[in-house]
Amino acid sequence: MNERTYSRIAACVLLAAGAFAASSAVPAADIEVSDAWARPTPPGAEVGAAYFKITNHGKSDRLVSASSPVAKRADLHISQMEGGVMKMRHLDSVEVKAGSPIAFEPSGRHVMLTGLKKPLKEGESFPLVLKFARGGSVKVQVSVRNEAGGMGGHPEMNMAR
Ligand SMILES: [Cu+2]
Repeated sequence: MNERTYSRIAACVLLAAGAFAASSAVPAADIEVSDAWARPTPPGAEVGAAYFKITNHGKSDRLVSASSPVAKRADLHISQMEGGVMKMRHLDSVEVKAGSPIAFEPSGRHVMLTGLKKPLKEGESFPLVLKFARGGSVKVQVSVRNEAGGMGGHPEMNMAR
């Protein structure tokens, strides 16, 4: 086998691996979403919030929308202190610069899940799809766990309208 044949085979293997990755909807090559989690919600709760980290290994991108089968809506929000009160604002998109990871975390940016179809139960997980302007859709599993963080409590519940 000469070198050229070898590199052609290697390319085929890479292509096959890429096709497999795409079909199983693992994160797109450039965008890495890690540590996705959400707090459990009490029975009957309509809203929840999902958190994660985004690392961009490619060119600058924007997170433009989110969706999940567990909720009617999944919106990009940010919680901020305004006059001593935690308030939430809607974000049209979130810039994800190359090489500077950003965090979605309690008391900060989050994906707001509205119209929950059932409570988020500790120990379970659910899919969340994040759509990027360049990178396309990235599907992650969000694990539900009770974790302290930020201001504590559920500041995301106090929606400023
Ligand atoms: Cu919110």
